[in-house]
Amino acid sequence: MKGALLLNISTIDEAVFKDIPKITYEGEGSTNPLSFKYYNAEEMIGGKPMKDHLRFAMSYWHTFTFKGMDPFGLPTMEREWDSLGDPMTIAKRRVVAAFEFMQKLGIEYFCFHDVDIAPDGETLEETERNLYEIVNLIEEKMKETGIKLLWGTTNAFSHQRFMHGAATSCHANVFARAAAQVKIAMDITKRLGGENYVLWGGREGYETLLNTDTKLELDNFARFLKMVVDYKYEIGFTGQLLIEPKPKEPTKHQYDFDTATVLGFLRHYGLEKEFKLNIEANHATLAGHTFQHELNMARIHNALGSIDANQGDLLLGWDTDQFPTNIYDATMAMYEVLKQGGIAPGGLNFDAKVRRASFEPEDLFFAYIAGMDTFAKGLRVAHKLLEDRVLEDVIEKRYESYTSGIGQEIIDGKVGLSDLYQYALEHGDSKLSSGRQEMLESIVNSYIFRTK
Ligand code: XUL
Ligand code: CO
Repeated sequence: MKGALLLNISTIDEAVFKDIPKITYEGEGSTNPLSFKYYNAEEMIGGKPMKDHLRFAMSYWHTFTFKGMDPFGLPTMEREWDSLGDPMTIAKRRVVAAFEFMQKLGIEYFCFHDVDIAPDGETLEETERNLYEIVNLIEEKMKETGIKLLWGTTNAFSHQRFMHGAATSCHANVFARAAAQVKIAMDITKRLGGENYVLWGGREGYETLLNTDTKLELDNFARFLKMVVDYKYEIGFTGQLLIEPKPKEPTKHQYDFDTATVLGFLRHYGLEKEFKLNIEANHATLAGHTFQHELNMARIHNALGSIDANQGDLLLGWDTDQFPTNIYDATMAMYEVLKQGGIAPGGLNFDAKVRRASFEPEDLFFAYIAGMDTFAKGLRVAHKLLEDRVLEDVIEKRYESYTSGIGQEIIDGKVGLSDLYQYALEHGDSKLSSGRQEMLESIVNSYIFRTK
């Protein structure tokens, strides 16, 4: 069957998803699985088209290079390009497939690691040559379609050389190799007009403290990030630098554990003005937080840069990278985005993969439609919640005691422990008010149910 597919392709540019039409908005009532029920790109929500609120991006790795293997099983994915033999031909055919895919779904951005788009060479020079050959093709396709690069990154975790880490490796030559990869990936990201550059430290952490100098590793990690910042200014890259927190997997303990840890790290090393965060839903839950918690922590510290939209399975302790279909989570995520006044220059990258048994090419379309519709509906509900000040009024009232009297004095820094001791002696306990959690949950539910 794979041979037949190969023979069917007359030129590398021929359509890949021939049987799939352009996906359009058909509204809530539609039963067509190849249509959007909630995502209507140009529809205005709060004075802005939906697509500009959501800034959806396709992840190159999960969509075009993931073959469906797991620790117990072989590849399952039926992907025409994988039958083409020569790695550079496969890479080129993937570019054609990726741009056709994004166009059919109306996705305006994509994200990639260097290794996703071109095969590794025997040497760094060969790898770089391969990359630029594919980058030329990607650049052409970007011009032709108007599709843009949300972010680029390097993969400094898969290759054996990164077994001890990249910037936190015990081997200085591995540090250097990772730096070289970041340099190339930043050059490419700049050349393609990327709006952000992401650093995810998959192996920046440790397995055991018996052999680890955590102080040196953390200092080196900061030295590495400082070099990234310097290089950004050296080449005039105007995009946003992003760090993507994740607590574990593949490393047992990763230094970029969660938002709070990364913010503390950045401040300790004086890097806080240069980096924002790329928050991923499944990484949040692995850290023992909700997705909204991580978004909220990043937002209130003015550090919410971009989002990797996916979801995990709370019954599993690893990163399952599923397509996000949980409307409650998507609603509260979009609530945080709207509270921040938008996610640009970041976006919503579907760092998500189809399940191993969803192996047919059309499953990729069903998966993206599910994710896009969930976030579109989430946006609609969050906008309504904010418009009606459902949570705002409750929160304002809840903290009312800080707007006058002793509360105002605490806020203004006018009182100390002795003043408050005196105050407590005179006033004793006051009447408390209910948190109304269940009432609020019920109201949010009713907004989800009734928002069109
Ligand atoms: C891994 C992960 C990465 C980053 C980019 O869990 O999320 O794909 O998004 O390296
Ligand atoms: Co991610």
